[in-house]
Parts: sequence; structure tokens; C-alpha cells
Amino acid sequence: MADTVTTTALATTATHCPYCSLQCGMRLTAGATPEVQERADFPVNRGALCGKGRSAAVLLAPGARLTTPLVRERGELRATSWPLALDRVAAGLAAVRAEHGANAVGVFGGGGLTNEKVYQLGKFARVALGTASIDYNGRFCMSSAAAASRLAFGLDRGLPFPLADIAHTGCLILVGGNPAETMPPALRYFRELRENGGTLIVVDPRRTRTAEQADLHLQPLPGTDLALALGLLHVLIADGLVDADFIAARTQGYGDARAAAMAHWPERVERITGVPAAQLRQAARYFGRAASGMVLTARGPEQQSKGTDTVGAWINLCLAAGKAGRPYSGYGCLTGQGNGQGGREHGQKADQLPGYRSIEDPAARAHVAAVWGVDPGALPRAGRSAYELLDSLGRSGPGGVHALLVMGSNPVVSAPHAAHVAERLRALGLLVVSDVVLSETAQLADVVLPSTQWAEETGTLTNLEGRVILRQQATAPPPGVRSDLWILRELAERLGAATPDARPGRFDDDPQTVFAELRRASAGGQADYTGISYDRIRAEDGVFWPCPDAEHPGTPRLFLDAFATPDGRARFAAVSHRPAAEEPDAEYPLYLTTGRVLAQYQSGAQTRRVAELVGAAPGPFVALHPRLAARLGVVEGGPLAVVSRRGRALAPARITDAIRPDTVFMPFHWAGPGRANTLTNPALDPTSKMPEFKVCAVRLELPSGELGRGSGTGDLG
Ligand SMILES: Nc1nc2c(c(=O)[nH]1)N[C@H]1C(S)=C(S)[C@@H](COP(=O)(O)OP(=O)(O)OC[C@H]3O[C@@H](n4cnc5c(=O)[nH]c(N)nc54)[C@H](O)[C@@H]3O)O[C@H]1N2
Ligand SMILES: Nc1nc2c(c(=O)[nH]1)N[C@H]1C(S)=C(S)[C@@H](COP(=O)(O)OP(=O)(O)OC[C@H]3O[C@@H](n4cnc5c(=O)[nH]c(N)nc54)[C@H](O)[C@@H]3O)O[C@H]1N2
Ligand code: SF4
Ligand SMILES: [Mo]
Repeated sequence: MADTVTTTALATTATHCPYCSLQCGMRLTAGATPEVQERADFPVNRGALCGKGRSAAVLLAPGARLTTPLVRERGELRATSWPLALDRVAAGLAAVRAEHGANAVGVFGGGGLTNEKVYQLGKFARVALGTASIDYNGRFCMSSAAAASRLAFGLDRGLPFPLADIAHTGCLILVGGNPAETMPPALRYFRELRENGGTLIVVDPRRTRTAEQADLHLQPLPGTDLALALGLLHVLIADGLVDADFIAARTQGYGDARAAAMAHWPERVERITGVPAAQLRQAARYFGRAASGMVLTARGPEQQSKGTDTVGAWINLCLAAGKAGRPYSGYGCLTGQGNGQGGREHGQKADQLPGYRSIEDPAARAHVAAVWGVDPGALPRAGRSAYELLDSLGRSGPGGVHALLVMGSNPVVSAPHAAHVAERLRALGLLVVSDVVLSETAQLADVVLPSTQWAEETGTLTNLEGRVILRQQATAPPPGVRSDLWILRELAERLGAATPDARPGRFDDDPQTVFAELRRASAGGQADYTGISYDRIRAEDGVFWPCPDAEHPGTPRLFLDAFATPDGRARFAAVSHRPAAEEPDAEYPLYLTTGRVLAQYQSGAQTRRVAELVGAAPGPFVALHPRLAARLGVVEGGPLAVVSRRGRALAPARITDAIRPDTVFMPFHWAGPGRANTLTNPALDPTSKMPEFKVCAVRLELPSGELGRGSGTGDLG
């Protein structure tokens, strides 16, 4: 792996993309206009980049991003100096803590932040602020898959095998994922799988670009994946395709799973899901008869109010077929954000301490408290999940949070029931946002802190495979910008929590020093990083955790000998199907589901500022089937209002037969009238606290003025 090489005064550095969980390797050439180049030697993407990665350097230009702290004065955000901004933040946080208690100060982190940042943010919350009120946007991402994996396998790592293993499996069922748009360079492995004679089955209510590549596309109603998985298991059992030896030797709890599956015969599942019984039988036979098999889930089945049970049902299918804990077999989750994996391991999650430890476990508390140089009794207990935290902002009485530090998220666009979330953010006494750009959330802030970003700083991230990679600094940040680690150190000092020497408890701002501390804090935990160093990552194209010492080779493949449960056996989940929290009815007769498009990323805070990407995906839309459009008199590109119990969104119609006629789809990347999350339902999964982004009930209307709004005549759904 090449390091910095100097060519005619321009340094080119091997680094990684700022965006998704593939963390594609790339090179960046520094200079007045930094340039992204391919880097064929990184094994995950082998040189391929999507348009977002290729255009990422645009946001490094000083004119494209924040370069000075901002403070709200007489209603307006105005430029200020770092000392004034930090003094105001520290004084404001301390005042809220003094008046309402430490838990009234909240922290909201992000799965795009480096491991060093999320570690330090978690420590800052627990040690410098003493608050339990910390959670992050990963709760909106893969928390259901993480919960189900821990229940089944005793461990959660997105993929238990390297991505390239996909090419060698016999049958892969991809449930609710659209990597053709969300992880394009990964698609090569799905193609290679088919070239190698394997079968690809895609489960998605839309015929996506990914589904178009499949041998079989199952197109269920949103929110019915659990019933579908039970139905597939039913067919496996009926056809004698279960692996009784594997079940006996390596699992527990099959009886309940079997009973639930027996009650879901194909014709019943067809009535619930809309997937023809014949297709269901075909899919089960492909999977059951293959020599090896994988099930991968992404946000489709996970972002449901029963996401944990749904993923559990898909894991059951793997276990019953003997397709887990063996080469080229197993269940995996396609984690989404750049550090979606590491972001859930090192302590910004409400219930976790570094090393994927539980904050309620006395031994874990003692270990981490020793690393931090504090008394274990002083560490807060578990806090509330992301949506619950956002919902508590500015509320009077116990549990109300009155000051919030947001680092690496834009919930005004990305949180469910977003108008309500924006209202809660406005009710805060103090909102502080650290960001690269003036996001919609930063626009509501009292203080905005401009932070350095990817290629302007060094840090580690853990990709969807559990591979810890090093994103190296490749260019200098513009003057006036500071790193998140520096911001946390300055705030900790002002709050009296940091000591200026090297004693424990210090908040360092050097990433490698923070990483060394993270490794100690993770030692002995499930996500053990002890043996991983910056030098090793450079030399080895990343290191897979767990890696408990410097001689350990790292762990690309998990569970081959045993699962991570106390007895080494995987657990079947006892789950049964239940409807979504909100099903269509006479008033709201259609399903709305939401997701992504290729050229925009997440809340769009970054990618809506890149002209090339805006050209490719300029704005929101409502995808609907031609039959539905014809019935309602909707024309291509015509304005359409989508109305749910939470609110109303406006966007042009996009008519396509790739979607079910009973379902409409909106991407969630835009703010303003076309914001999909104005509509979404914040119903939470009871285990993971994942909101139901993927299912709610809506009706369509022509925007007011064209048909009498509220008179009922405008109701077209
Ligand atoms: N271009 C782009 N790439 C990204 C991102 C981005 O914003 N833009 N974000 C990154 C992040 S953080 C994430 S989490 C990943 C997400 O990656 P994906 O999970 O691939 O993305 P989504 O579009 O959210 O959802 C995937 C599919 O689920 C389908 N779906 C909707 N409802 C259901 C359902 O009830 N059941 C099933 N089975 N499927 C359903 C949708 O039609 C959609 O095609 O992408 C990462 N990559
Ligand atoms: N309807 C609907 N809503 C969804 C989803 C869906 O499928 N449907 N998906 C959900 C999912 S999976 C996710 S992951 C969330 C994501 O939604 P968000 O949490 O809003 O994610 P981003 O838009 O990536 O926001 C990251 C913010 O951090 C900033 N940033 C980037 N790097 C840094 C850094 O190093 N430091 C600091 N301080 N800031 C930085 C960016 O500029 C941006 O403003 O959205 C969720 N919302
Ligand atoms: S696939 Fe993901 S990591 Fe790779 S270039 Fe695109 S956004 Fe970046
Ligand atoms: Mo995500």
C-alpha cells in the first residue's frame, strides 16, 4: 500500500472515501484543487468508485464549506472567534447541567465519524458532562440487525466474512438492499457470484437496479419480510431441506422457530406478502439445495417497528439450512455509514462502552473507568435511544434535555417525524452543532463549530466487513477550521474535566494517541482492537477485529468454529409475524416506503452541495405505478402531495412500473417541502428502538389549488 509520494510538488496520499461503509480506497492529490484518483490496490473496491466518491474533493474547497465558528445573536448566526464560541458553549452546557442536572445535557453523534471521534465523544459525554443522554444516528441505521445478530450469534459484526466471499457462495438472498445505488463497487461481487454459477435472489417492493440483476425477484408489500422469511422456512421444512445435523450440533431453540414456520404455509404467506406461493417455493429450493448460502439484509427489512424480529427470522432461515458458521455461508448486514460499524462499537451508543461493551455490565464499567481514570460508580447508566432523546428536547419536567451537542448528523432531514424533531430542537435552551457545512440542523443552532473532514485529518474507520482502515490526512484544512477532537478537548478543559498532562482523563486531540487509548479501552471486549495499529493497517490493507494482540492475524471470518454465545451455539429466534405499526386504511390507503438514490447521500447536507451530483439527482420525487397514476389522473413530472398522519410533502410524480401499485416511494435526501421524513412514522422497534422509516400509510392529493384541499375531493389515494 503506497503512502505519501511526491510528484512535481503535489503530494498524492492513499486515503478513503468520506461517504459509505465500503470505505473505498482512493488517492487524493493535494493542491489548490485537490483531486480524487483511483487506487486499484485496495481489496474492497479494487479501484472502482461511485460518483459520490469521485466528486468528494469538491467539498474540500474553502468556499464550499464552513470556515469560521458562528454564534446566534439577535436571532442571526454571525461569525465569531473560536475562544468566544467555545466559551459560550461551555458556559451554556455548564448552566444547563447546574439547573437541570447532567442528564439534561445531550449529545447526538454520527456513524460517519472516525473511531477516534466516536470514542472521544462517548468519553466526553460520560466523563466531562457526566450525562447518560447520548445516542447517535446509527440507531436509525443498522440497530435492528445488530440486536438480532447479538441475540442469535452473541456478537454483531456487519459481515462475518470479507465482502469478496459473496462471489463464492451458492445462493444469496439479499433482503431490502439496493447496492447498485447504495454501494456500486460492491456489485461486482454479486455479478461474480452469478458468473460462478450461484443464484441471486433479491427481496424488494421495487424492481431496483439491483433486483434487475437477480435470478429471482420477490416483490413483497413493505413491512411483510418477517412473514416471507417464515414462509421460506416452511418450504425448507416441508421439502426436507433443513440440516438436522447442523441444527443439533450448533444451534438452540429450533422448536419454537419451527412451530412459527409451520403456521406460515406458502398460500398464507402469499396473502400477507403478495409474493406468489410458487415464487416462494422456488426461492426456498434455490437456497435449501445450494451447497453454501448467505442471507444479507439492509435497511428494507431492518427499518421496521419489528426489524429485530424480522432479521431474527432471516437468521433462522440460515441456521435451519445449515448456512451459517461455515465457509461462504452466513447471515450479514450491509452496514451503511462510513463508520457505521465502528460507530456502534466505541461508546456513542446510549447503552455501550468502548469495545462493544455494555454500560450496565459491572466488569465493563470497571475496565473502562480504569482507562479513563475515573470511579466506576461515577459513570452514568444507559441512556435513551436516538428518537427518544430527540423527542425529549426542551420538555419541562424530569427527562427533559435542554442543551444538545450534535456532531456528525442532520436530524432535521433524516429523523422520522422530522417536523416534530425540528420543533423539539427549536425548544432547546442551547443547540450546538459541529459540522463541515451549514446543514439544516446547523441552521437552527445557537453555536456552529466548523470541523475538519475526511482528507483533512487522519483517523480509523471500520467498514462493513469489520475491517479497520486508516483514512489518512491528504491535504491541509482551510485556516479557521478545527478537528472534532480539538473541539472536544477545548470543551473538556473549559468544563474542568481535562488535565493538561498525560494523566488518564485527558482529552487528547492527536488521533493516534486517542486510538492508542481506544485500543486499551477495547481490550478484552468483543470488538477488541488491541493488536491494531496505524502501521499495521497501512501494511495490511486494514485489519479485521477482533485482534487482541500485535501477533494476532485479525479475524476476517467469524464463527467457523463456534458462535460467540456462552455455549458456542447459535440461537433461533422465537418470532411471529405482526403488521406494521400503521397499515393503510380508508383515509390513508397507500403504503409509503423511503430510501436512497445513487447520486445523493443521506440528508444531502454534503452531496446537495456538489453540482455534478445535483445534476444527476436534482430533487425529491414520488415514485408510483402507472396503474395508480392512471386511476388518479397523475401525470409524469406533475406535482403531487403525499399526506400522512404526521404531515404533508410535495414532490413531482415519477411514474414507473418498477414499484408495486399499492406502494409509493420517496428518497429522503432533501429538506423543505419535499422532505420524506415529514411523513414517516416514529414507531420504534421494542428491542432496537429503530424507527419505522420503511412503512407508513399515506394518501396522494393534487397540491392545493388544483382540487379543493381538505374538501375531500382532492383525495386521490
Ligand atoms: N447513494 C447512496 N448510497 C448510500 C447512502 C445514501 O444515502 N446514498 N447511505 C448509506 C447508508 S448510511 C446506508 S444505511 C445504506 C443503505 O443501503 P440500502 O439498504 O441498500 O438503501 P435503502 O434505499 O434505504 O433501502 C434498500 C431497499 O429497501 C427497499 N425496501 C423498502 N421497504 C422495504 C420493505 O419493507 N422490505 C424490503 N425487503 N425492502 C424494502 C427499498 O425499495 C430499497 O430499494 O446505503 C449507504 N450508501
Ligand atoms: N425516511 C428515511 N429516513 C432515514 C433513512 C431512510 O432510509 N429513510 N435512513 C436513516 C439512516 S440509515 C441513516 S444512517 C440516517 C443518516 O442521516 P444523518 O444522520 O442526517 O446523516 P448525514 O446526512 O450523513 O449527516 C452527517 C452530517 O455530519 C456532517 N459531517 C460529515 N463528516 C463530519 C465530521 O467528520 N465531523 C462533523 N462534525 N460533521 C461531519 C455532514 O456534513 C452532515 O451534515 O438517516 C436515516 N433517515
Ligand atoms: S461506494 Fe461508498 S465508499 Fe465507495 S466511492 Fe461510493 S460512496 Fe464512496
Ligand atoms: Mo445508514
